[in-house]
Amino acid sequence: MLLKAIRADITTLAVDAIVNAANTSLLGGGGVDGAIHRAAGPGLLQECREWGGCPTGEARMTKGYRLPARFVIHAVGPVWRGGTHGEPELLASCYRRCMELATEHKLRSIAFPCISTGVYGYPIEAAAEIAIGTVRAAAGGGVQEATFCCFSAGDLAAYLRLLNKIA
Ligand code: AR6
Repeated sequence: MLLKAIRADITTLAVDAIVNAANTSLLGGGGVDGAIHRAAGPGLLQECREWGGCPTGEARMTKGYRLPARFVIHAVGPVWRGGTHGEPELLASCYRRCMELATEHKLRSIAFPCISTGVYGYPIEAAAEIAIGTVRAAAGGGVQEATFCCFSAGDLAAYLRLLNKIA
């Protein structure tokens, strides 16, 4: 499996699935969630409503509607509360569930935003380490390419540092 980090708007990526950093309502919000709903159009919200929410650490898949991506996997990351409230386990669970869903649906490419590191306040370095480690551990399930889609230059630098260290 190829792991890469890029700086981009995730709504522009033509991969099998993009991951959304959602909240437990799955009814949209700000940040990447807002951008994905705006770009996908109203069909996405309608399908999200049918799920009736999603617990933290879990993920739900919908179609991509007007996005270039075929599917959206909505993952709910933890709110950072100092790191001793199960945040690392919950964040890892998000990435693992996304990879499991992608594998179940025979998807070959997936792109992740930096889940929990915006409004939810998770420190980027710690989050990136979990993201890379968890996705790498899911290799062999059929996903050929996983992209870490960073929005800022600083986030991308953190990912590149870690990817180069492990490689
Ligand atoms: N493409 C890629 N990354 C983006 C984009 C984009 N178009 N827009 C923002 N980011 P956040 P969270 C980055 O706050 O911390 C929402 O209201 C952003 O710079 O979107 O998991 C939800 O509804 C940051 O690096 O998600 C929840 O209530 C990363 O995406 C809550 O925010 C995640 O930041 C979730 O908070």
